[in-house]
Amino acid sequence: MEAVRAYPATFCSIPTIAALAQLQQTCNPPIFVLITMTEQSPNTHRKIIHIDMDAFYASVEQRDFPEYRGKPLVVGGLPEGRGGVVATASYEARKFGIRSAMSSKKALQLCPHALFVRPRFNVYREVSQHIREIFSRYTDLIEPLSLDEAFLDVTNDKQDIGSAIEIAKLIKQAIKDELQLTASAGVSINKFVAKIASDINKPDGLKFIGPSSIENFMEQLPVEKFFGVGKVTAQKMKQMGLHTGADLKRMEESDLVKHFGKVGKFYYQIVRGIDNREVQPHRETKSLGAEDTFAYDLTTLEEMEAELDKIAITVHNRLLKYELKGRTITLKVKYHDFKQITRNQSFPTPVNDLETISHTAKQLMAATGVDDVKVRLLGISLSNFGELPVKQRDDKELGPGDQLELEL
Ligand code: TTP
Ligand code: MG
Ligand code: MG
Repeated sequence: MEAVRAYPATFCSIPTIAALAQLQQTCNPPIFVLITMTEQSPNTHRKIIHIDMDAFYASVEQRDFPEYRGKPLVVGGLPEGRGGVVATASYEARKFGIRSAMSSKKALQLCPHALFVRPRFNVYREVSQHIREIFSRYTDLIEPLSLDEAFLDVTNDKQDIGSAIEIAKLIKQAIKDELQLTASAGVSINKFVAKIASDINKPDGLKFIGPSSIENFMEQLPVEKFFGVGKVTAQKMKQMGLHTGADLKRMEESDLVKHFGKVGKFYYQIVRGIDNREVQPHRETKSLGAEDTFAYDLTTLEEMEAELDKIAITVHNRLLKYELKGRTITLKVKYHDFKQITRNQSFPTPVNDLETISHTAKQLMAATGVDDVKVRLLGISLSNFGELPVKQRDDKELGPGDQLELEL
């Protein structure tokens, strides 16, 4: 063997590897190149785009009904009667503080002249299919996260455009021309950074964060923006003096794991710009749900039923968002001593309606026997989706990076 070289892929772009391969063919005796990629180095050659539609449901409504344009518009449950929740709000409505998942009653209080409309899911689904068709002009490596967003791996794009920024521009333009809607794009070398980037210049934004600026970017990122960091974890981090990526970066990997569990390993890598998760087309959804840990243990069936009603609403919204119906409903109960049980019920055909979800969960709850118990957590999930799209969502605490799934 003439030469053996360790060549970390970190410093190696695809053309470099190709050039080496060519060199190898033309050299006599051949050069052997050993390509190693360690977990500890960012994979810098990938080109990842994250695209997300702006105020998706609301923008579609404003497109189709000119009278809604320029107005504070809320799509979701109407504020009358028992009231529902806000699915999304137009940017005009967001100025008043209206946000997704807020009760519609609260939204009305914040902006009494807001317009409220019910969602039209078939139209959103059609738009969603159309944007996916636009994406597929450039790559087949598309991982939809919900109706309005997806990751694209354009490292080797179908049209040999080569520049991910250029492709993002073309996609945004096609969405404007063909659908009269705007999207925002984030471009980077990994999923995590691309997803955060797409949110930076919303609406109609395009943000590129290249390999040389990733570490700096991650250091400045507030901890709330990290995957899996919801309110509770953020609070805990702040109590520990951890406010930004830079603070997390000062921690040993073992300490992060000690304090935050498995996800600590992810934090350790991601603050160093390392996220080698692939864009996964056709990822199968296994289960989707929601759960809640209570400030005080629940002791009566009434309290438990009230909480299950709330959790069922969240689960129902998520099922709608991800276009899923499941044949199995599972109830999870954790008691004050951290003992946990699950109970499930299956149906002959897939279900996704709120009534069935909350009713079934409550029946399963009652059947567990609630005399003399103290319940600290309740959860509901659906599974057994069969041949249905796409997206898996963590049912634990969710943060702004919440549509990234960890494979730890
Ligand atoms: P998002 O992309 O989170 O939000 P958005 O497109 O409305 O606004 P942004 O410009 O900030 O991206 O969600 C896409 C759609 O999913 C949204 O239009 C409505 C629906 N949705 C819900 O039904 N419930 C929710 O809690 C959220 C966050 C979204
Ligand atoms: Mg969106
Ligand atoms: Mg989205």
